[in-house]
Amino acid sequence: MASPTHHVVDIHTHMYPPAYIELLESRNSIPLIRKFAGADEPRLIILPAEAESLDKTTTTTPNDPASSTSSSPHLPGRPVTSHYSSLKQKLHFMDTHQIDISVISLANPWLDFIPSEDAGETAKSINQEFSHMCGQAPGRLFFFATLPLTAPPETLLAAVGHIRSLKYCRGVILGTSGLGKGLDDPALVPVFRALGANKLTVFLHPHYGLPSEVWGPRATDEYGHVLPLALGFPMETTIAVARMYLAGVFEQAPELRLILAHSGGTLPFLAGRIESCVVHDGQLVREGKAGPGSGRRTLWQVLKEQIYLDAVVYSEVGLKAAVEASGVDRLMFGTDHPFFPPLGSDEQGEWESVTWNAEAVRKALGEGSEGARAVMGGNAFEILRLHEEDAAGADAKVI
Ligand code: 5CU
Repeated sequence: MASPTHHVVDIHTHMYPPAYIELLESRNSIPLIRKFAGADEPRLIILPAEAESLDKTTTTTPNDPASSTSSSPHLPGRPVTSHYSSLKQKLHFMDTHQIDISVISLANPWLDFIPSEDAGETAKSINQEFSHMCGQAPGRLFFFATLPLTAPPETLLAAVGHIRSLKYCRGVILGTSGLGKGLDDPALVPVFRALGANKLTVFLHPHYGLPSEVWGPRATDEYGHVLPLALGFPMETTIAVARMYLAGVFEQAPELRLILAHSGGTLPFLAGRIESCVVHDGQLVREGKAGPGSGRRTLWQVLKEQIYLDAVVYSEVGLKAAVEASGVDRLMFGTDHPFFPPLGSDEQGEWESVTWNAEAVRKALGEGSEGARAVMGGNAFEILRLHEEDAAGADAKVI
């Protein structure tokens, strides 16, 4: 067997298990899955920025494709192929790209839309489904669980208790909305503390982007998904973490560990500017939150102490910035499968979206170098304890 430092580990790889697909198929508002006349596959419509194009597409019932008509040349969303829900397909994708281990997670928008009274049970069954999938390919699959954020606080904390008992679980995937007020909400601190105490790493992932007005009147018809995905997602992550930092969440939950999607959004590039704004802010200095004697950890320190970044940034330049910001020992390869499939070519073959990310690692750190091996898998292996069967194990903390 290859030594752990030679494993390739994908820590950013999603699935919508069959039960979640059924849930989306039963819905009439975003997020949903809907069939359209003339389209081979049903379509997944999840992003707030897709609401307008869905409205422009006249449809009748989701299950009556024959009576659906499209008044828009572009169907909203993306086709739901087997890549979204099939475990066999995930393993094929891994084999095609020489990925030894995947840490799978539910994709956005997770359980953000589930009514409060159902959220606890839904989370439990989805997490069990993930656990079961991992058990089908032991040693090759681990997962980040999902939290019932719309549930009452006691249900949410109980979910952390459930998650930590699941053998292949290594953390949770989390969006930026928190309990509805963002991740700087003081009500979330106990949850962050519980996750930290149980070594459950948070994989922070965007979904909501920025308000659609910022993309301008031409975006819906002319620019596809480019602006919300390329810019909205990274800005959302950047803003969420900046708010956590300013609120002191990292001090209040010192055991909390976050992996930031898409190499931290724009944080590696903007951390210096955020620092400068903090140091020059009269209010923060007056209130003793910044300036001499405040004992403040800089954002750069937090990046190197409590934050990891994925390597889903698609360029050598971005990857170098991420390495500089977090350290080569804190960066982890990812693919974002099943999103960004090759268009018009064989989805069973190599995906360019994957090779770009692997190539960025090679170019930035050197082919076969120690750093490249660490980013491609060695770091994830250690940080997420992929050598341990049961991560929480005997030292699980009572919440
Ligand atoms: O293409 C997309 O919409 C997405 C998405 O929704 N979530 C994600 O992680 N990547 C791409």
